[in-house]
Amino acid sequence: MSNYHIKHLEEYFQVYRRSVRNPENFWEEIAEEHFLWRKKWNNVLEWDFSKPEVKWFSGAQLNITENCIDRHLHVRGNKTAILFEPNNPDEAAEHISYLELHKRVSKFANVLKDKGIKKGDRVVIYLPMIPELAISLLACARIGAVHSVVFAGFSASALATRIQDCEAKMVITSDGSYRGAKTIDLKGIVDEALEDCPTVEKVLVAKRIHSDIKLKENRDEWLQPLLDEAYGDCVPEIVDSEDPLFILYTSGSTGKPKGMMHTTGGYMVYSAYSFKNVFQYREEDVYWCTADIGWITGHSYIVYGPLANGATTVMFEGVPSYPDYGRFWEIVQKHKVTQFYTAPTAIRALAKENIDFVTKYDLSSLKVLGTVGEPINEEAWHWYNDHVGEKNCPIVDTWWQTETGGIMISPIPFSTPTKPTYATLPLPGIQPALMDENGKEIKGNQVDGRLCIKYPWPSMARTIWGNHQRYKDTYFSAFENMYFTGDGALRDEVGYYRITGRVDDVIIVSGHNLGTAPIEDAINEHPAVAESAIVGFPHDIKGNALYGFVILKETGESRDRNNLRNEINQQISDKIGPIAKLNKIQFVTGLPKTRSGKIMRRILRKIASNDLSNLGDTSTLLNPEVVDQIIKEKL
Ligand code: 6R9
Repeated sequence: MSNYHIKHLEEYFQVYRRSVRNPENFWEEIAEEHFLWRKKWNNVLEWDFSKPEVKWFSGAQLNITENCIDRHLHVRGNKTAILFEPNNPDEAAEHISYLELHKRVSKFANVLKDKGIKKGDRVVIYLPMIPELAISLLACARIGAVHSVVFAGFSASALATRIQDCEAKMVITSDGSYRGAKTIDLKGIVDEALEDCPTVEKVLVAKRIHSDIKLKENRDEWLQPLLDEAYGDCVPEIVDSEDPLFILYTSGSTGKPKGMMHTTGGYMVYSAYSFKNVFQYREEDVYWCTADIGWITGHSYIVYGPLANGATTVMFEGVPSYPDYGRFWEIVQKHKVTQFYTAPTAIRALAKENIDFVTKYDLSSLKVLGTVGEPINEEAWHWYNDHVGEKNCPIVDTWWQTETGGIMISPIPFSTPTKPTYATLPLPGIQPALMDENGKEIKGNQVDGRLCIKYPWPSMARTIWGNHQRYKDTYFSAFENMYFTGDGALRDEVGYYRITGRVDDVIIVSGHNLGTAPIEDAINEHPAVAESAIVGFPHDIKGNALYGFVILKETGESRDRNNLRNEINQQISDKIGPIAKLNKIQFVTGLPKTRSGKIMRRILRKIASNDLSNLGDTSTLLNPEVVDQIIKEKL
């Protein structure tokens, strides 16, 4: 019998030891006992980090939607699979049972087929958090098409880059979206993006806000009439374990986003196993993750992980502040939510508001609280623990990445004693290592270093779409025979991990990973700008905010500074999205550079955070004098 469900600390240690001693054996038992395969694998694992190449369950065949839907129909057909809570609290929530989900996914899959989508084709999904979003992912998976969800807060140009990169044949969108009191014209953004996307043949449009939009002839069609006509059953396409399931883009340190490619069998096994254990999910629970499906958290822990376990998963369309700051807690009370998973940035924002917004609701249904996306500070952790969990719910601080596909380091609630700001211990099968700058592993406890993973796990990304060399350079070149996460971490006296933050050029703002390079590119396109550098600085609510150092061209010198600031932020909004706007913009005459011409962000970061005590060695700079000047003129 496999240890699919860990129930106490001793069991965790025992399972962990076994998972490390013989990983193949460990994952094989879990895969065999808890999932539906059409054909068994030839090998559990084949791997070589020097290439890098990783294959899990190769030779096996399956369809992930059979695992997420069909196999539940006999046992829990009438159970709610997706519980949709609309933006407007006066609009009724929608309970979609497993039987209904089966029908809606089948219909959608038949529409995709009818519109010419075949196994392996890429479909970009640009939808708000409405049921069609989850259903469209599953419909793609039903027919073996590769979905690539683009967060519906991204700009036309960001959307276009992603569509072009994966050469999508179809885009699925909606007329618009609700976000609190606002509506957003999604279709307009898609139209603009598609001006430069020749591979897209069809656009399917879901109706959500009933706005007056134009459909382009021979390209755009309303989705609903097609669904109404479609047949309610669709034979699943059987795919290989290593066939791609989805591509999800994440920011990198150079301009172009990285299309992380995830495959089917291993991703399914790991997202399901980690969901079950990290949330201690039980049959009668109502689980809610507040992320957007546009991020990896939504893929693994709103859609695939929960549904593979036959869970009830809540999908919330709105924002935590609408109609007021009590909305999250009102929903917890209304649907008797048992597991609640959110981001530190949301916790900090809510903790700033009047506590009555929390206390007026009955939160006694809650059993487990989770956080993800960035380090959680001690204050926010305690607020979450005291006021939401009422000191009664373990907090799982889950560390992982788009690239890892599933949660890697996290307490197992009711087993692992929690410790504020610590993600604690690796899940079974995960082998972390801390490395020093010379590439040596730092053993023992009470040490810190760069966080790497030594051994493959089933849900790791297999490549960057269309650029395997970049995959190798980014993740497998810094340290020999290791996956490098880009994060720094420390290991305390009992072996608990605490993630200290990125060691590369990615800044996390309100839980969103923003690469410095694409933002700088957007700023530099402004006609008055010569050069720029951005860094993060601590911010009460967002975790980090962005500080831009901008050098103007001579022609820009005479311009009004505040107008320029507005124009630069507008430019960023258009190119990337409003989340990447700068909080502060300082105009400077030079940027500190190394002799090889690389901007020393380390120094700018210290200046932006007002940490001037130890700027480190500036003598190696090409232009040390600019540092004093930047400090003198700091905002
Ligand atoms: C799932 C997700 C990945 C980066 C990661 C790290 C940061 C995520 C964290 C955390 C501290 C946690 N991060 N969880 N840092 N504690 N519990 O967020 O994926 O968007 O790819 O971001 O987020 O820096 O490397 P993704």
